Amino acid sequence: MKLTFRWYGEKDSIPLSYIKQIQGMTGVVTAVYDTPVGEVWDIEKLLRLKELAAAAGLEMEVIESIPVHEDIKLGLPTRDRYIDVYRQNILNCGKVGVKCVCYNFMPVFDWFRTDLCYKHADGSTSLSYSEADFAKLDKKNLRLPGWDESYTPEQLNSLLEAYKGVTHEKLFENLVYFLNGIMPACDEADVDMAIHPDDPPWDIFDLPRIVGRESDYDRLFAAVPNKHNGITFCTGSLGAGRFNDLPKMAAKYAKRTYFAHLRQLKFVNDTDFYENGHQTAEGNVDIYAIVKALVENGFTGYLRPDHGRNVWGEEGKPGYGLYDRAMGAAYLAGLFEAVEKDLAKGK
Ligand code: DNO
Repeated sequence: MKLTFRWYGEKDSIPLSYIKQIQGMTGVVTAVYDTPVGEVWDIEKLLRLKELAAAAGLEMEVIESIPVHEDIKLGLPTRDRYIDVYRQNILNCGKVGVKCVCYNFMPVFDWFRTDLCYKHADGSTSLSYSEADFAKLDKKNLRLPGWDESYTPEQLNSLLEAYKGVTHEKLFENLVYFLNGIMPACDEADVDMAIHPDDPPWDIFDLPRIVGRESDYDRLFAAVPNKHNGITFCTGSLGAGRFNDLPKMAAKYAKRTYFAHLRQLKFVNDTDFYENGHQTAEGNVDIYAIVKALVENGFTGYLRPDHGRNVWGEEGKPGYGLYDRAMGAAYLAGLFEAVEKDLAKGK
């Protein structure tokens, strides 16, 4: 396991030197953020990120994410051009030492929560999801918490319109087409692809979502068996689906898990939850059992603490403050040490 930390590049308010001070941290997970989706990343920009990280004593072996152009997800004739670009990005990443690329195949939206500043009794805050708040959203004029406003309302509506008729089956075919298109570049560059699950793992705004439960992974690996086709095991996303048995899935897919996002969430009723500090006792995700399942079944990938709370008065980017993610990293490193040592002793 290699412990890493998400770093939003030179605009991140958290300095690389602080990240390095978290003991056990080997590298950063980052991306080129200023190139529009569907264009080739300038290799100089990748090199600059790598050099900045290296100057702080950190590696840059994971990219999160290279976004997938909507034309690819929609299966439009223009997709081949965008798949070429994606291939080139993988090759460039390989050239600068990247080993793993995280991406998602969620139509239009990435992760989704209804509140970015849910107040806990102890004064800390975190992201949360409420079905009632979701129902109140104006679906004709969407403004989502935390969603970068990269689309005008008109663009958003026409994109939502374009997805009408894209069924789950069609979206899955488009994913397989995409993966088959990029696998040769992954073979050449020796880069692992790690698909991030849908968050939450169910359809939203009538858009199909296809990566959120055990059967989805089974069919994904059956369709594209190449070993570079792997997953990001995100416990917060998968855990939002009460139908998922996370320790079982972690055991089953440990060897295909190239990247693990470990985080906690706590249900307040059947559907609503808030995110919490990483420890097992603080929520419904059995982080200990997941770590044990990963380690005992051959996980050797990258790991990062995922969404934390804002604590100690920090006003960090929601989910991505320094302090609680650092506490999460220390907790996870401790769990891994204990489980790995038990395994070595044959316990
Ligand atoms: C949320 C993140 C996701 C993730 C993308 C990967 O905090 O885990 O935004 O980066 O889904 O493409």
